[in-house]
Amino acid sequence: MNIENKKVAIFGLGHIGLPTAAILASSNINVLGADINRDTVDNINRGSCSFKEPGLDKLVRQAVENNYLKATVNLEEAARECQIMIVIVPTPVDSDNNADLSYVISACESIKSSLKKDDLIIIESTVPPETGINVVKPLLEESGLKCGEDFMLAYSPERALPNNTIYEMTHNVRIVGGYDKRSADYASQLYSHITQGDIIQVADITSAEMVKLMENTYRDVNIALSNEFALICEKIGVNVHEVIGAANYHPRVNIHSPGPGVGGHCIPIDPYFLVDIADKYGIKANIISTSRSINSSMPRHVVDLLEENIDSNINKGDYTVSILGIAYKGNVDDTRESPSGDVIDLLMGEGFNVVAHDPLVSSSVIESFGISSVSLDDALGTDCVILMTDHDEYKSIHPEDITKGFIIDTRNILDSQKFRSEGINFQAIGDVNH
Ligand code: SAJ
Repeated sequence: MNIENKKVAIFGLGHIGLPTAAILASSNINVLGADINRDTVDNINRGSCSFKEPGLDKLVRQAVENNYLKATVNLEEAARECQIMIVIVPTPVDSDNNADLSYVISACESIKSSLKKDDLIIIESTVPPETGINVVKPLLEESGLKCGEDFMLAYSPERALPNNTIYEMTHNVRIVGGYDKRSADYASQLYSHITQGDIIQVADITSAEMVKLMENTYRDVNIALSNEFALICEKIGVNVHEVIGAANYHPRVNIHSPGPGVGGHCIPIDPYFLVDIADKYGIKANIISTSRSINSSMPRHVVDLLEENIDSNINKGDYTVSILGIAYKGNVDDTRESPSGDVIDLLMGEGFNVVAHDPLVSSSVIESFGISSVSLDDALGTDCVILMTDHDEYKSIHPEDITKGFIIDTRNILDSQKFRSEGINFQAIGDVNH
């Protein structure tokens, strides 16, 4: 079965869906992108993107100009016109940290309405294990068609680092799990048009779902371990960054970097899917849930570092704190689950006056956090500067820029000795100045 003369529908045109659509279209495969967001669809049909990702603008513009990529808000139309459907919609967690599968289910309902013999459906969205078998398969079979016999079903986790998505998507190894061998082989053939990397087939859909969750949970747990090391180092007066650097010379040690918390739409969310499934089978996922608690407590620790270094009798309403960086990590414009939001809420809850700067996030998005967006100069002139995001622009901050003499570097991108030797009160996670 050759892919070339098939049309591919991509459900969800976000940070992963749109690059996937553009990369496939740039290999001369007809792609119809489907998204519920009218602005996203209109932007794409004009040949542009709604978010920053190096190289993506050009890829989308060329694909649209060459008529290999179109976008629509009509999900049923996409399902009707295409033979291969890839679902890459968000799977957030609800207030109880349970997976919200409503977007996946909605996309599959649209696919079900026009499901045809020999269609291939691939889920890429990060989902709890057993979602493919227990939710997607029975839903699609409501069409009357049988999974395996009539249509094919596979799962392939997306793995692409934001800000390097195009390269990673076209080079990373791809994992594929199929309902049956035909599904896995057909999906593997599709991904050979996306990545130059190896395509690894695992036993089944559930195995592939588990791979993704283990990758991101591994990261969350290791970030939590580095944060716990930082809390210990603060008490014993050791610079955690120096000792992590030294420990990582060991050939089999890879300690991650402590920080102000864990943001993004994946790492802080995916571990809960494993906690849930473990709970369903009576297993307490202690390491995974404890790691989540540690990482979620780091914004409070940042505010503690501030309060431990000011006179507790000050009038907090007259004390201005600036937040450098609203994005969840350096050199991206994405603010989803950003620890900066948690620190802002905590500071405002304590009565401080809070302002913020971010070179990549618009003033209107910054103001949506309930604070003023200010220039970098103004931000550096406040009573306390808290560096929350490791944007490259902040690496060139000098001691003389900190006019009121107090900065907290939560990302270890400034030289603590240089600032302290200039008389600056320089505090950092894992490196405090008693
Ligand atoms: N962070 C730390 N310390 C570290 C590494 C990260 O505090 O040592 C923080 C970051 O500042 C950020 C958060 O953790 O706030 C997440 O950053 P990240 O770079 O770990 O994760 P993402 O969400 O940008 O990308 C991850 C990647 N997964 C892994 O690295 C295992 C990416 O490959 C995935 O495609 C992506 O999640 C996803 O979409 O699942």
